[in-house]
Amino acid sequence: MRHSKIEDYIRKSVSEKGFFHFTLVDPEKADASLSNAVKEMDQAGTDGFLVGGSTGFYPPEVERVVSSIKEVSSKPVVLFPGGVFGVARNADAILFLSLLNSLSTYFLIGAQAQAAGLIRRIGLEAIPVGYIVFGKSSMVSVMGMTQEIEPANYKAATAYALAASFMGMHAIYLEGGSGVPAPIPPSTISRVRSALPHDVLLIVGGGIRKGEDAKAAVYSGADVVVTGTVVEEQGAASLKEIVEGCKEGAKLKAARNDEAS
Ligand code: 1GP
Repeated sequence: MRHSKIEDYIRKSVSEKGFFHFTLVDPEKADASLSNAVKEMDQAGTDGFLVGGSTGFYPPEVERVVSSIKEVSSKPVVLFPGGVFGVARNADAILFLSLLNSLSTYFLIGAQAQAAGLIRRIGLEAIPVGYIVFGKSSMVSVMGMTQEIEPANYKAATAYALAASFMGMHAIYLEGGSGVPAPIPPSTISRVRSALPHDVLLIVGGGIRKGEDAKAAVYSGADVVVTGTVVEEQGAASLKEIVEGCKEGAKLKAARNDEAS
């Protein structure tokens, strides 16, 4: 697998400390308090920022949010686009997502074809990610016209994830949907993880609000944990608990792996 700078940076963090934590910033919800919130999130120990969402913004706003983050944090800022409108020049990389369980070819490959030339022209690092969206009521599942996969349906999730890894995706993103009441069950995460080749990164997000949720996700095999809503609901300081949970999950996972070997 050929990686580039930001992907290598994420992989290094995963191999050194057992996880990478991204904070999601939705440009639609970002306001004047963003700088202070980013400083707090940075101090709370998040490893990087994802910028994006499913609706409601245009590229200059994305660029403005990326700039505001970069003014106060030196951590990577990666785009998480809901469509071609999510591309911006000043980010460090973009999650180049294909929504694997979309019923629309637009979200599988259409938007990607529209954006590819632009991404090459502006020199943005594209990280190829197979995106699997669970449930049917989150904004992303509605906007992305997904075929519903129940969060407990590890068989369907594994089939998509494995297929995407055979197609060369560097990462699989298990998405519960931003703001959903409960995160993806640990049993689904661990089944998908155990089916995937070791070098495919597993990203997990959606509905993670407590340290215990983050701990369970990492222990079950998530390499990268994404949270967004928890900060909107409980403030930036809540991230400390999430990051601590990731650390505990990584410690337990390492101990389990040592025992097994
Ligand atoms: C959404 O997975 C992310 O794409 C984050 O979800 O907002 O529920 O943390 P939350």
